[in-house]
Amino acid sequence: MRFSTNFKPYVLLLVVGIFLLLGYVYFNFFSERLNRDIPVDEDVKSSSPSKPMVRSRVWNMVSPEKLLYKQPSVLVGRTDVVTVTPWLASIIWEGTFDPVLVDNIYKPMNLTIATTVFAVGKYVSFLRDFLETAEMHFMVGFNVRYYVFTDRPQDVPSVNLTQGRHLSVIQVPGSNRWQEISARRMEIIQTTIESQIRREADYIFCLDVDSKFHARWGAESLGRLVAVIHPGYYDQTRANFPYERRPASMAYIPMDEGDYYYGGAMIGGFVEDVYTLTTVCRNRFAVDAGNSIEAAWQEESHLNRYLLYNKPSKVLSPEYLWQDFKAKTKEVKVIRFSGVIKNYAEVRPNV
Ligand code: UD2
Repeated sequence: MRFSTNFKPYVLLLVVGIFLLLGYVYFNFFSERLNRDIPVDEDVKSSSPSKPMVRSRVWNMVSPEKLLYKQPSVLVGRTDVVTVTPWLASIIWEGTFDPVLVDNIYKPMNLTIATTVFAVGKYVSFLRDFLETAEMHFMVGFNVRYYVFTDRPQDVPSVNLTQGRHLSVIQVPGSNRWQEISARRMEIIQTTIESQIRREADYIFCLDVDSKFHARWGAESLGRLVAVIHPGYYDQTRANFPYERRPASMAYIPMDEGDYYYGGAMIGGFVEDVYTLTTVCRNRFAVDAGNSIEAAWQEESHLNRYLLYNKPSKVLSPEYLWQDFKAKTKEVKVIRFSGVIKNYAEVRPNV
């Protein structure tokens, strides 16, 4: 077909006009998405199971105007401890953050924090203290959803929860090996994130039940991927860390590698980052099991291997994971969360 000579410029103008219109629509759509502060799941609601609803992961650090707090200094601060890792993640110690400022920044975000805790077999007896002290000190003023995994739902104590806090009990099988109970946590957390947590929470903390909160554990602990330094090894050299040292294991760490020794009693972060961590660790655990290997400290060994190559974006000092049998040391100004003294032979299904 041939166009008349008068028709050509008209078509050209039309084509240019269409491109300009498309460009305008495209620019407006994406710039609006980039500037949004509201959870992404409002945008991505989809019935497709292959496209999970994922909650937002980026919030601006907005401080209210006229908020009065102590002037921060670039010269004066904690000098007795290291407060930043070599990859520039903060290490959180008392005195490194202003709780009033932190709360005023994070509380308006209306975040929901998932908190998983396993109470299998006799460990159900630790639940009451764990929950009651969490209500006093853990993420106070935030929406918290506890997920209690147990084989004894009838023994879960009834604890008064403050407003905005919920508790779900999820039945899991018991076991006659504590190693299996401890290690299976990765798999169960992974599948529960898939089935519900990713729709219900922004951040997640996975905690040991045989513990109590003693002081504030707040929004200063939030980050993309959060790990805690084990209280037993923070003053040790890496050669003394109880990493898995057998090359045949998927949790293997060579003697000349390693940053810190992280405690298995706490994993935290954005739900999707913890999902990836639990998926990887669970799969590596299964490969080891297929080769008849159980890592030295079960899932804690796999966690340490994962975090060596996937650096945490925030590291909690041992203030956030102490052990009652351990005397307080001078650098630990506040014990926030601590494992209770337990009689292993009494509470575990095997020794
Ligand atoms: C250490 C770790 C723990 C885990 C374990 C290695 C710290 C302070 N603790 O703790 O997180 O890595 O070594 O396997 O870093 N559980 C039950 N029922 C049982 C046994 C365990 O529910 O019969 C659950 C419970 O939530 C408990 C957790 O598994 O808090 C860890 O088990 P543990 O407390 O016996 O392990 P422990 O104290 O040696």
